[in-house]
Amino acid sequence: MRRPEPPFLAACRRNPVPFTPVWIMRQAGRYLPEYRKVREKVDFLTLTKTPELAAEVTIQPVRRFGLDAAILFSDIMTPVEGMGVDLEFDPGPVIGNPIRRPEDVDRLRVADPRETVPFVLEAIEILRRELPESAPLIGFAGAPWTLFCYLVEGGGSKTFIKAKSFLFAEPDSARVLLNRLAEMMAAYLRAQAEAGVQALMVFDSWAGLLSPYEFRSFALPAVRRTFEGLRGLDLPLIYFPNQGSTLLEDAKLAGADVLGIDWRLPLSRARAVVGSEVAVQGNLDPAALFAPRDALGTQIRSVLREAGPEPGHIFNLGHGIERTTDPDAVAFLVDRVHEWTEGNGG
Ligand code: 1CP
Repeated sequence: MRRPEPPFLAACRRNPVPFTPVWIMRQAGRYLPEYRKVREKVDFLTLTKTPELAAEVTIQPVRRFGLDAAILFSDIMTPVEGMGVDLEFDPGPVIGNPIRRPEDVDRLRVADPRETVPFVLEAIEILRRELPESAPLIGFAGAPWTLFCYLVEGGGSKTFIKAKSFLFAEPDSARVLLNRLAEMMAAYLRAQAEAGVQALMVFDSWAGLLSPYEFRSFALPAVRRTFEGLRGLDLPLIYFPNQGSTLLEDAKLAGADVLGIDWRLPLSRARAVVGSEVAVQGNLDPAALFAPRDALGTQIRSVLREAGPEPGHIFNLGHGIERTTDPDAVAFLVDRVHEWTEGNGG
């Protein structure tokens, strides 16, 4: 007899599920004492480059909470180092040689991930041996536009003025850079799939900085190119355009099977825009985890009600978990989602 599909993969494909699957963006990290213990010994970059340790911190939240998916412990910037980028973390990415002129774009090469990030592929192989079947492994990459933001700006920012003004001042060079990142990320995601991940997610954390016009003319063609480069792989593709409420009609055209929805837009409204051919993932406000249990419960029920009875909902936060979150609130969340949706079938 064929084993039933794990609920996370079934929901990505909009198949019926025994309960709503749940995982959490940034589920491995500083809010977990067991993660902090590993980080006392190694810095972040070393952690991402040591397969046994990266695998260990990936498994930690799955072990503690019984989550329905694992996400590889790495960073969206990991694969750009091999393209010729000087990268450090403090605690976010810091770029030693930001891209400021069209000539700088030529420096970046599309590399073979097997040569530049073998440690990522090795971590995936370890994880596939060690993870329970109930927790499929998600591989991921940054969307071309979000990587562009860090590479041009030189690090994190609230407004990414340098990155955005590069779009307006040098649209042709911007497109060359976006296309190069799109190709590199397609190769990177494909290599992760070949190493054994069971779903792929593309994080477009800074999509919401763009108007629908700029999104359509710069970010969307690039992310489509990444997804087109994954054709023929039989695994679900997830796209998360953060702060993308005004971009969803376009985001749907990216070519993913699942759209991640941030906490600003109720899921019923997201579903009304994106239709029933894609699944949705989200979207509890990460701040709800700081509320007393009864108020948190109300917020969880509200997300479930908004998602509705149709298949194709993966429960998640509407953005990454905050680092001061109480792990017991996460345990409560996971248990209530399972308990309250058991037997719903949808
Ligand atoms: O331990 C530490 O001090 C480092 C903090 C940290 C961690 C735990 C960084 C630096 N990255 C990560 C891991 C990480 N990053 C994961 C792990 C897997 C998991 O979810 O458990 C993932 C998926 C990411 C992806 C990532 N990195 C994104 C996209 C997701 C999102 O939250 O929008 C982004 C924007 C980054 C950049 C980044 N890396 C690290 C930080 C602090 C940041 C944000 C920097 C900023 O813009 O201010």
